[in-house]
Amino acid sequence: MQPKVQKQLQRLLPILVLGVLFFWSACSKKPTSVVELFPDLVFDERSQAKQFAVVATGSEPMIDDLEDGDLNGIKADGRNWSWAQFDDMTDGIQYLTIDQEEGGPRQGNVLYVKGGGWQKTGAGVSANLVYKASPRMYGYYDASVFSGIEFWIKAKDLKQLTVSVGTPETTSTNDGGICISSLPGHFEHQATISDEWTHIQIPFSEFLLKNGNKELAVNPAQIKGLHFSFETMNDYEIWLDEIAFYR
Ligand SMILES: [Ca+2]
Ligand SMILES: [Ca+2]
Repeated sequence: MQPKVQKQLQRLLPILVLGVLFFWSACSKKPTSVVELFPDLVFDERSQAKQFAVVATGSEPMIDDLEDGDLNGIKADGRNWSWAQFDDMTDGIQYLTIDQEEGGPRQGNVLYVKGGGWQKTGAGVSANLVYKASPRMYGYYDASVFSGIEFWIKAKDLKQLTVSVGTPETTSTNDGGICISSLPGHFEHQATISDEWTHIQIPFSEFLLKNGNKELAVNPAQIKGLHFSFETMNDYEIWLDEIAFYR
């Protein structure tokens, strides 16, 4: 090799190494925000400015035990909401009501959901924790005093449940969030369920928003709602009780 070319190569080498290192770190870096995970998301500035936090003191971890016999969640520690339903907009049907349990690990009132006939992603129920606490649902709940969410569940003809947590960034402006582009989905956790009552406990660190091989855990300071998705095209029945935060 000519000495001149060799010298030039020697000069270029560190730049090349730095470039490769930079590229590698950019690719392997763990995302720390929803925008890093989904750079194409578009947020509405006006909705963003109207968001405000309802901060949990931790005085009442029980989100709902259904014991008062209605479909309004327990109004405590800043929360104010009612059970809501969502579906994939196909021709299925789902309804929810209160059922009574006797014997077994549960006693008294539980939430009962019956549905079927969906054709795309199925349906589910939501607890949008501060939905009625702010005009146009702009509030979100700061639950960082807690470690995660727990509940009891029993199901007929459903083996898996997706529990997800929505934040302002993963919620459309129509539902009080800030997102005006196509939604990235919520922070999800898959749980195995059965026809026996099961107690499920999910730490916030296990609610994940994914894009390809990258993922991000939910920020518990920004909870708009909890969603229980029954992703089946078959008929199903669900019994749900004592949905609560835990420390
Ligand atoms: Ca109950
Ligand atoms: Ca109630």
